[in-house]
Amino acid sequence: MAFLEFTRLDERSVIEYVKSVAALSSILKLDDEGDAAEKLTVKEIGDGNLNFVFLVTNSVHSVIMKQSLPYIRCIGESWPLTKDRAYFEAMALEEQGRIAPHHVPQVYHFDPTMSLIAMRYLPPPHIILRKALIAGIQYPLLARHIAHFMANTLFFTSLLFHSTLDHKRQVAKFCGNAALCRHTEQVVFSDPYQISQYNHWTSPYLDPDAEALRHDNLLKLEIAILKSKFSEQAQALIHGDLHTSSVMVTPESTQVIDPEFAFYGPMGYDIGAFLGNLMLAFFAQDGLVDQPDHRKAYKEWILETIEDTWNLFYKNFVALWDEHRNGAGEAYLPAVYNNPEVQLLAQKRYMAELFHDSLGFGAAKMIRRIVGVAHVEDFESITDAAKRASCERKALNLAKMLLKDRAKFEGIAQIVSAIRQF
Ligand code: ADP
Ligand code: SR1
Ligand code: MG
Ligand code: MG
Repeated sequence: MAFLEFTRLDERSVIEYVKSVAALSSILKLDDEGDAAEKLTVKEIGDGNLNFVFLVTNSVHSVIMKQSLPYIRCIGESWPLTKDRAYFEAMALEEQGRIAPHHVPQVYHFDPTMSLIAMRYLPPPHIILRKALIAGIQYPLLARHIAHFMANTLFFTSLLFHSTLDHKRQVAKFCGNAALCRHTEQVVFSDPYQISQYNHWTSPYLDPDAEALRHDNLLKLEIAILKSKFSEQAQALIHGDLHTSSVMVTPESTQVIDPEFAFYGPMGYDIGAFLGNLMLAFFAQDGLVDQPDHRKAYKEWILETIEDTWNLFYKNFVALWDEHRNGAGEAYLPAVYNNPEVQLLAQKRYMAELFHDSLGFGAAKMIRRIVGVAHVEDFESITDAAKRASCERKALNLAKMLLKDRAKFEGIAQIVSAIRQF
């Protein structure tokens, strides 16, 4: 089979496909002597919302083959979504892989006709961070690694590093991912605040809470500000879906996968996604065990990770800024920002705005996971509905407060104190 036009792959045709691509045959040593070609096995392991993921293995090596179909996997063909998202995912993986090679799986092959990416398999003990958080496993290097990933990918794709011309050229490369942005605009910034056929929540417990969102004028004013920022601000190349299921971990390794929503958007959307999902994990803990005390130490570790992630991100980002102050970046021209006082003021203002953006976007991401279309396993695996609703309500109330009052917070330690109060 030549695969000259788009074909939906299954476990059988994936093998034919792999054999037809020289780069993949070479990685799996299919042309060598022996039985490498005969011993190929394929398993569909996709557990995400959108795409199909095949693990192809033989005695030599393993390869991940991720295919996008023209609809949303977890909903079905009734919700179309362009399969071109695979193109933007491949471009983002390449770009993020250049900037943060230790934290992104290598792309082996991309086929635009088939909307198919072949990439490095992240073998066990790599697991999806969300599953690790549900299981109560600590990762001492997580904050350091993710802070490094975010600081580097965001700084090196921003106007702090690019000239304005270069920046516009880069922005243009990802402009075509508009359908994925539009999807986010709907499910994060609109649907939770209106009646939508897709919304659901732990009913009847959260019925009043969901209704209250639709009547909360202050909240609706704040979400509008964030929606505009998301749609208008081409600040940096963001991952666009950096929740805890887009991170795979071992004690030594942190890998960021699944950047199909990548585009030039506000940096705070990535930082907020990660921190907001850690907050969801925090509030789920009491529902995941019989005795709340059983996860006391683990909850403390999540809070530490929230605090360390922001603080290390801040430190890394500002260090990159200082290092490249006299480079090509045109946000703060050295000739204009020519004394230490104004440079410090510029950094403080930039980082304060980024902090408040991150809190706002993080809160919006928390809300959509409780009343919107796609929920998170952290809460969904709490089988007792009353218990689940009680955990979700705490997260929802924190998120509403953060969304409305984010400008009042001056540092991440205050956020951790606020989380403890809910
Ligand atoms: P989706 O876009 O549908 O969310 P993901 O890229 O998140 O798809 O992949 C779905 C699942 O496939 C992940 O949760 C993970 O279990 C597995 N997976 C994806 N990429 C890799 C990889 N490079 N190595 C190992 N497993 C992977
Ligand atoms: C139907 S919404 C599916 C969600 O899953 C992806 O990971 C994105 O977050 C998207 O909004
Ligand atoms: Mg995913
Ligand atoms: Mg995805």
